Amino acid sequence: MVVGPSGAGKTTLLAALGLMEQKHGGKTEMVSYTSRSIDTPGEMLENPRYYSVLLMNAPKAALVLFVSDPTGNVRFPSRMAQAFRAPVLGVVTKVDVSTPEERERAKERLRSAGAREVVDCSPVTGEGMDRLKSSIERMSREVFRA
Ligand SMILES: Nc1nc2c(ncn2[C@@H]2O[C@H](COP(=O)(O)OP(=O)(O)OP(=O)(O)O)[C@@H](O)[C@H]2O)c(=O)[nH]1
Ligand SMILES: [Mg+2]
Repeated sequence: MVVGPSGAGKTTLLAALGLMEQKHGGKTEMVSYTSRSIDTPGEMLENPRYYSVLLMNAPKAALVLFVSDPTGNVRFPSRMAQAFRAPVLGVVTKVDVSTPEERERAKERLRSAGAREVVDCSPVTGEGMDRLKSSIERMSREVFRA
């Protein structure tokens, strides 16, 4: 399951991981399920009245990705990860178009949201995608062993 602000790159990331088809230029309008992923619209993080909808859709998720855009300033609520049963992996996207300082700030936002690990990548250039995949595999395995 992916959670993060509008335009952070959640759908792009799921598409690059082969977990979802990306409709061209489309923003995500509602929670969308495939057999292997749950995509959510950015508004559900940006507007607290939707937090309950995120949590309602989370129980089936083996892993939650908090996706942060280093070129933006949207914060996740402090310790939000604790509200999820599944482990939370923080992902900083858009490494191809951001500065190291911006990425460091994005990582800090993810850590204060309670992400257990934080990785950075760009689904557009492919940078960091192998590292992301191994973190996803390792953290989802932990869930099934538990
Ligand atoms: N350069 C660059 N662009 C990216 C990257 N990831 C996503 N984008 C672009 O950012 C825009 C928004 O990406 P989406 O995947 O639709 O964002 P989203 O988080 O699903 O947004 P909502 O569905 O509105 O919540 C698109 O134009 C993507 O092509 C990246 O790593 N690098
Ligand atoms: Mg989307």
